[in-house]
Amino acid sequence: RPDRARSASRAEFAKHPDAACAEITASLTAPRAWLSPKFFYDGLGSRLFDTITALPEYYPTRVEAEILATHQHDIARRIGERPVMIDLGAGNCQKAARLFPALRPAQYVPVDISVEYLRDTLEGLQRQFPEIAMQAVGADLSTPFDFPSTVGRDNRLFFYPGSSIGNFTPIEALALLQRMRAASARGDGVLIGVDLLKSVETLEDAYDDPLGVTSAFNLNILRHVNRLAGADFEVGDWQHIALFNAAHNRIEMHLQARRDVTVTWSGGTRRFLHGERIHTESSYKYRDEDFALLLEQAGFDDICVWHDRQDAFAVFHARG
Ligand code: AVI
Repeated sequence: RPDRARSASRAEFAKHPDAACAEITASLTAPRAWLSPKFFYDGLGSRLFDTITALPEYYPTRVEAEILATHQHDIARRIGERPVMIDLGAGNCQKAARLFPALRPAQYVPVDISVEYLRDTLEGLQRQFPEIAMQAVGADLSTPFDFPSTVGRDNRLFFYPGSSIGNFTPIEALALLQRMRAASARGDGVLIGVDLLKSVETLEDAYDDPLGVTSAFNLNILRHVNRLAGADFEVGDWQHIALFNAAHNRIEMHLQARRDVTVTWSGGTRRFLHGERIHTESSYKYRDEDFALLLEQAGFDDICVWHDRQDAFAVFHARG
């Protein structure tokens, strides 16, 4: 089962094809064409992402796991007794599960757009950890959290690993942190994985690996869009580009036309000239102080951060 359990076939696009098509039309006809990175994650896209996390060049997953393993007891001490662990990057729940022995949560609440998918995953996990109450919750991170009353209110911990917060702009990331703060009481916490600024070479290698897995992941969005919007993208017409945008501290992924192409889909058509790009993802990289500022602006304080030995990645804990 892919770690990145966001397979779009089970997501909201499958249920609302007209909305997905309208969204694709708006983004492809914008002056600078773009596609939402949520369309990466069909069945194959989720598997390709899973493969990315195993690449030597893609350090975030490996390094974050190392930080969490090394500092799990410090983290647990800060969090305190029997938290209600709300996992916003749930996927197959493995990152959270690795912390269970140290954190000993009273309740584990994985959040995903598809609650059906989480229920399957939870069955196995519940057998492994019968002492933890588990409840899957379906929620979209872009709207305020509205948890059922069965989700405990004492010592909530929002867990958001994997640098997923980096796929939001800083303004969107702040809004998401504010939604976490609004759903927590004084003293509740967040535990968030954040990728750090580093050399352009290391960053670009992580998003343009020599085996071409990230290229396949990026190009696969076109096949998914073909299915969602009845589009006629030819994958061979496009080239994967990953570049660091120093003005915005972000890696950008684009698809660049290899020749002049006309693309048609059920909501419209567009001619792309040779070299023209479709922006598919931004992955923001932070300095400690910049992310700490976002946490403070969202109403969190008592911030603590752990790094790996190379200062490649950071795990933040902060209290509301
Ligand atoms: C899911 N997200 C945190 C990944 C990232 O690093 O921004 C997605 C990814 N895109 C290309 N490689 C990995």
